Amino acid sequence: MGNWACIIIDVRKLNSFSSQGVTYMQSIADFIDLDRYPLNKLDSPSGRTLVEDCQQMMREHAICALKGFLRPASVRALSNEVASLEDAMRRVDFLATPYGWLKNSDFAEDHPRSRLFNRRCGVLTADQLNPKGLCTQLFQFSELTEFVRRLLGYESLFNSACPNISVRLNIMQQGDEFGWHYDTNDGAVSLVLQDAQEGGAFEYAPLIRSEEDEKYDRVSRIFSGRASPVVADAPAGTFILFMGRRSLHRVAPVGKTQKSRQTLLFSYDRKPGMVFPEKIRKRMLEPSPEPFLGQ
Ligand SMILES: O=C(O)CCC(=O)C(=O)O
Ligand SMILES: [Fe+2]
Repeated sequence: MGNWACIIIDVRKLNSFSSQGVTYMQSIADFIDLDRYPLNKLDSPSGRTLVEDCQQMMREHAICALKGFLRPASVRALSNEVASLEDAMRRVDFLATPYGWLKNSDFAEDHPRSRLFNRRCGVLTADQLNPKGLCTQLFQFSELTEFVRRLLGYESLFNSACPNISVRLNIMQQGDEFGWHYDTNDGAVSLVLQDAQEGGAFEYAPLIRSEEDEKYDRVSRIFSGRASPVVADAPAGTFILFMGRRSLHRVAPVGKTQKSRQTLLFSYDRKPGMVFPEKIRKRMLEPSPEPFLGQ
């Protein structure tokens, strides 16, 4: 009953409508604060300034975090949609190498390439979402894809066509964590829908590695706590674009909390039709406790 009451209040504020338990919004303005972040007019002076400021954040800090990107009412409606699907989520719980794209045997025990970290969280994937629901609607706004394309400075950018991992939700409860790792591509987009009451911070070491130099010494210092990562200031409603292929990162363990930490993750590619490799999809669709040791 409580959730229903919330949804109805949201619906009125949002100029949207609800049918069979699904909230429909009408335009990008219902989701995103276009006064602060004019995605609908990127060629205007304020649009150009926004893109330039974001590009500078990416260059200097490997992250572009835009607080208040999602309007408060849309954060609540998105988060309610996720809560209504939580029963269907898959639980992932395995140990994983930070270096998933490499073969990691034959390294000394204390070498970063031998380290394994917990990946323990709930996951919902595109195939489990309502195709007309809010999470999917938000992914499909061409203005958002165009904004991300401009920030990355790519000639072209397309929404991933992966039936599973194009849209993904990480849902983390007390005791969950998403250990240290690199992403296999740069330019991951995440939207923070709900914070945990304790823990669950997004932590990262900006641009620590390059294709030429893995900087294992610095990575070891982060792993052992001798060096501190940067902690993202990203409350619910924040848009994050992150250079995760070069920047070591994790979601720190979630502490005592009544509510889950929820993030909505969107995937893009320079070419149309991108589908994630079978191995990666299987990891999420058929969770197993087998450690992930890399290629
Ligand atoms: O949930 C998040 O904030 C990000 C998790 C992450 O790093 C990933 O899914 O690769
Ligand atoms: Fe990541």
